[in-house]
Order: sequence, then structure tokens, then C-alpha cells
Amino acid sequence: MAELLLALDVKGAEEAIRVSRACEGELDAIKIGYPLILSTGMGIVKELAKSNIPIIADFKVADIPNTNALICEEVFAAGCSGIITHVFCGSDSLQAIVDGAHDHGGRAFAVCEMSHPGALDFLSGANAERMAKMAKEAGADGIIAPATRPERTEILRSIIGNSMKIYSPGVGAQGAQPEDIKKYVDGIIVGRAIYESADPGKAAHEFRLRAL
Ligand code: NUP
Repeated sequence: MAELLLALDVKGAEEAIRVSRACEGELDAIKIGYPLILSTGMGIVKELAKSNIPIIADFKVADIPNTNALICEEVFAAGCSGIITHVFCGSDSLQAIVDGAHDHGGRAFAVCEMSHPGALDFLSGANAERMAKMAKEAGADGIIAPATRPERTEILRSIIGNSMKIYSPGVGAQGAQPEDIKKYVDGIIVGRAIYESADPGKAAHEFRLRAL
């Protein structure tokens, strides 16, 4: 059984609140990223979190340790409960995010293999497997691995074991189906297939059932 995370990549507070309200009761977390935050500011986090749903900041952080620690301070002060980071900046940068999240009672998730075709240029294969090992060693709470390549996510699962979570994007608009991936992961991440739907609540409900 996989959780359902909504990738709320809409623009503007009004649209974000409309979609999140429509999906209330169907979601295990909301993932926010640059499209929403750059169009509304971080204040939207407290608004969304009013319905007691965890908010995960998908900022794919990729910087030096000090900057990463400063980013964590802002993300968790704003009311997020999780943060998504890149791993390729190295173990010290990754550790700053993991420690920054844990110091604030939050969770840290590491991008190991991305879901889009261009991931095959760098963010896949041996690099992804190495990053999964690094994420485990750093004490990350989970990794991000692709629903579009279930056979790769299965390999990454074998590296990190069952005590860490895998959240998996690529379901819906990027072509993967919940049934392809649910047995390998703890949660599926769905964006456009829900928020662009004429009835986001119904779409979320259907994805939730298909992820069970
Ligand atoms: O590898 C990744 N692929 C991916 O799509 C890592 C991600 N974090 N994402 C994010 O998941 C992407 O930025 C978007 O927020 C969401 C997928 O959205 P959609 O393709 O379902 O609309």
C-alpha cells in the first residue's frame, strides 16, 4: 500500500487552496516546489498546513553545507515538515540537509534517480546507486526514485532496505501507473494528473485507491 502525495505545482494561492481543499481527505502529504513558492511566497505553507497535512518542500537543494543549513532553517520555520535535496553536491552538503531537517523535527529526502528521460544522462545508473548508499549513510529519511523505471527503483530499494521511505514521481502525466510501482515504494507523487483534472478530488480519490 502506497501513500498519495500531491505535487502542487500550481501558480498562485487561490488555485493552490482550491486544489488542496478539493483533495482534502485523499492525500497523505502535499509536495510544494518552485512554481508555487515563487508565485505566492512561503506564506502559502501555513495556509496549506491548516488542514493538518504534512508539507514537503521539493527544493532539490544543491549547495554548500552552510547554505543548505540556512535553507533548512527557513523551510522548517515556514511550517514544512520535510525537504527534498539533491545528493550530487557531496556527503557534507547532504549531511547538512539531513541534520538541518532533524534539528527542526523534520524529514529529509534525497533525489537518487529522476523520473524524466534526461535523467539517464547523469541521474541514474551507477550514480543513482551511489547516491542511494550516500543517502542511507547520511541518515536520510527516504529517497526519491522514479515510477517511470520501476526496475531501477527496485534496485534502489535493495540498496536502502526497508527502513527508509521511497517516494516516487512519474505517475500520471509522465506515463507511469500506480500499479507499476506501488509494491516498491512508500508513496506515489502525482501532480498534473490531479491538479489539471476537471475534478481534482475525484482524481485524487482514484489514485489513492489504485495505490492501495
Ligand atoms: O525525479 C523527479 N521527477 C519529478 O517529476 C523528482 C521530482 N521531484 N519530480 C517532481 O514530481 C516534479 O518536480 C513534479 O513536482 C512532480 C511530478 O509532477 P507530475 O509529472 O505528476 O505533474
